[in-house]
Amino acid sequence: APLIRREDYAPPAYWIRTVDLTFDLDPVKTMVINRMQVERNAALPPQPLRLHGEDITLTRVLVNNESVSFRHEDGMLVIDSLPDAPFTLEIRNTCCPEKNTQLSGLYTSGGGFFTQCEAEGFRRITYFLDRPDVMAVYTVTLRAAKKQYPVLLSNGNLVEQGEMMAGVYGPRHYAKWHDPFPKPSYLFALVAADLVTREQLIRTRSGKEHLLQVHVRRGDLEKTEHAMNSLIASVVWDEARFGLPLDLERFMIVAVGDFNMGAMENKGLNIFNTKYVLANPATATDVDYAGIESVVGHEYFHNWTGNRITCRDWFQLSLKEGLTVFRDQEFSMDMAGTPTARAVKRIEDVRTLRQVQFPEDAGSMAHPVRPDSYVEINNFYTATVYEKGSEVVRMMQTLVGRDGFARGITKYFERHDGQAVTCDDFAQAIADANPDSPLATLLPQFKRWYSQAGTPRVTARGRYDAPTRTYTLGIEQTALPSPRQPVKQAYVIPLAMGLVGRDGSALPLQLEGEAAPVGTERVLVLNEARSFFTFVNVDQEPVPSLLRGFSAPVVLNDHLADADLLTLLQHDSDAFNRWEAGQRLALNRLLAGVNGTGPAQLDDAFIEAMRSVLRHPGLDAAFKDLALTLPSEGYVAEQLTTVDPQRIHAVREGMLLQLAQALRADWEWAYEAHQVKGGYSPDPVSSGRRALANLSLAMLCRDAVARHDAVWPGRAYERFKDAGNMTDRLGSLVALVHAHSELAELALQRFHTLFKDEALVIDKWFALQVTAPEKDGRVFERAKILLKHPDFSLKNPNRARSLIAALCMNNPAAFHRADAAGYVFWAERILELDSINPQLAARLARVMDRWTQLAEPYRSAAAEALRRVAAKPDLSSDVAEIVNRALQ
Ligand code: BAL
Ligand code: ZN
Repeated sequence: APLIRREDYAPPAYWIRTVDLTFDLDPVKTMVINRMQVERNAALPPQPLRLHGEDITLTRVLVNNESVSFRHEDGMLVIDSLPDAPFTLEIRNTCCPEKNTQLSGLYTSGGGFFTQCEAEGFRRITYFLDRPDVMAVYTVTLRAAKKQYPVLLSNGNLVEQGEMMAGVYGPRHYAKWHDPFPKPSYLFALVAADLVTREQLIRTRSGKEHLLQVHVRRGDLEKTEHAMNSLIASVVWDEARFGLPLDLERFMIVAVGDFNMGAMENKGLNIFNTKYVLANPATATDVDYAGIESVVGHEYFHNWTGNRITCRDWFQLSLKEGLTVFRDQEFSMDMAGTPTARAVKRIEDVRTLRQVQFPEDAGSMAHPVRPDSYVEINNFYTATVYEKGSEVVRMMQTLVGRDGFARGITKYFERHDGQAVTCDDFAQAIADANPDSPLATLLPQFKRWYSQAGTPRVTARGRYDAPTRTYTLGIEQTALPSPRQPVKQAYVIPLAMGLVGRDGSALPLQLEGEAAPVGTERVLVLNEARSFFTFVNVDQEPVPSLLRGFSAPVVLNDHLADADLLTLLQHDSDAFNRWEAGQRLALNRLLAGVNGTGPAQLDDAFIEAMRSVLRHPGLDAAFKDLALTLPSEGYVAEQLTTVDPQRIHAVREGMLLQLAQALRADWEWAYEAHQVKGGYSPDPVSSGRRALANLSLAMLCRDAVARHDAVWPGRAYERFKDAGNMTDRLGSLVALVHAHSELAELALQRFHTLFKDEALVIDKWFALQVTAPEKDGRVFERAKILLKHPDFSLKNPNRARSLIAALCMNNPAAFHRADAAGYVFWAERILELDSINPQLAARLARVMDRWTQLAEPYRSAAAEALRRVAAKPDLSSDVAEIVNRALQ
């Protein structure tokens, strides 16, 4: 497949104004009639009409109701001689939904029909100008057997429904839907299935009534309350925070068990992976509840940022994704409420960014937030486009202020509602609404965040001069070369900061030249390779607290010594930096262990610091849980030039055991003190307490197993058996399995028996077994056995991820084996999956992005596995792009 370049963008030669689709739904052979109103793009010279189409069978082409000649060229349907005036184009074709294992286009799942069209699935349904800048008004008629498919849904409003003459499989019925909003084809959706519905009428601020619906499989209705509540909260939030009301009479969510992504924002008809809809206290954890709230919000917010204003081309994907991730993160923070709960959410988001996006930015798939080229656009639904894209939007908000940002969003909709636009258009609107802001002054430079790949490094050194009571911060930024981008230019970096006294006080901040201090926290704007800031009237030598709230997606080296970090851990008014100080203390010790430069025993200062966090009377449990969780093996690996995954694992495991032992009495206290009594509620306070209790229990079991003591594993087993909710039950099970307790096997069996009919819980059952800390190769052996389990299937993406991604991505020590068996396992699965679902295969292939960083013998073995995959005849272009980039 060819490389597609951003610089080659050209507007379409034709516009499609309306689409009238009729489906005769049948799993083996669905018939599609597609009548379009088409007109030539008068801005371009006359040229043939070239339509996309993939894996579908063409039966007829009519122009103004007459047959015309056509040809196929480069996989496209080409119609040469067309009228100059607007015309009707009718395409008839068929497709086979039940053979569609790629889950892109129209496919079957659990006996129903579902669609996924983003990015390029619509061409697998009918021939079309399948590109986001072609926006049309859709009318859709669905016809299907009434008994098997009682619910028929598409975008917009239901305008007609009724019975039809009986077919071979019994009575048939139809439904006709009309969506008044012009939309790109990627937002088209249909569903035909046997579903049950939770619905609710709401009245929004304008006084209009709207119907909200959540459709799920029979039996799942009692798992939809949280999704519905999250949807209502999303509607209210978007109107309150950004003045963006619900514009539809009807807003539907449908859950489906086979789905490549998390969910999809089709206009008025969001289709969701069941994982992000279904929850009840018995089957879903606190993390699941939070995930549902955030994904329901995300898809709903796309209705404005993505659907009302969409992307001109797929290189602009972050226009809608970065912005919408930013919006869902803000939504979750606002829902969380208290400042600490907001900080906890921020810490979690930054942890994800660092664990997924930073490695991506440093690896073979490194690309700018607005990529310059791709082979398969599906490969660019990445952490860079989503999470780093969100950080870029967040920096804009930091530079213009919260109110200024809301003004910018208003301007963006004033200018571009109903259009397909670019990232430049977005940044320009935010800047123009805030003409005096540093964003407006530095806009071209700021936009390097869109065009340059890689994570910038920021180095800071402070110098206190006691006689003049001045403190000078010298700050440098550098950006390392990345594939295709050898040289980088300076970024605009908002650096939120404060100065902390040794006594913990927040010092007033007065820059040289200022008449008086301006508060105790401020944002410095770095826009040169090297900047200096001199603070005056500084009474004592401060500890700088830089990059508060993680105000920019950079790696910071502030040269702080342990004593400084201990001060920040104890006193920083910024909860994010408080957490960060603790992580840095832990990371320093992990790295010293890995490099062989540190003592094998943890020092008392560190242990005491951790103890005082755990015992602190004023800190939230959720914060303590995050602060006492050691940096992951993957994050440690990112700090190193050469990685020996086994060594990192050994050092981290050793440190965990020491923490478990040294704080035994404290963990016991924490475990007892944080039990949540009464009914289940997923609120931040209760879920924080459960998280800390679960962490404590895991530490206690780890320590007990090392001492051959049966008491805590026994308690964990009892708690596992009697738990009143899934968070406690899974937490207890994880404590047993991850400590390699003798009781783990029994508990696992019991868990499986209890939840054998709950697909999402069985996913957890697979994942937790293969993410246990590796010990003598047992975990990897178990993964191989689980592959043959009757419940395992590569065809279901959630299940495939629960075993393969969980092992290869989340368990480095089980995956990176000196005997290369992990890589062989990986290559075999990718090759199998490639023929079933190339998008999913390509995603799992990303495991090898960072192989060049590995030490021998891992490195050579990884290269061999990559070459083996690359050599497969008829390898999909999805996987080929990933492995070829890795091997370049
Ligand atoms: N647009 C694909 C799924 C999502 O980001 O919402
Ligand atoms: Zn999205």
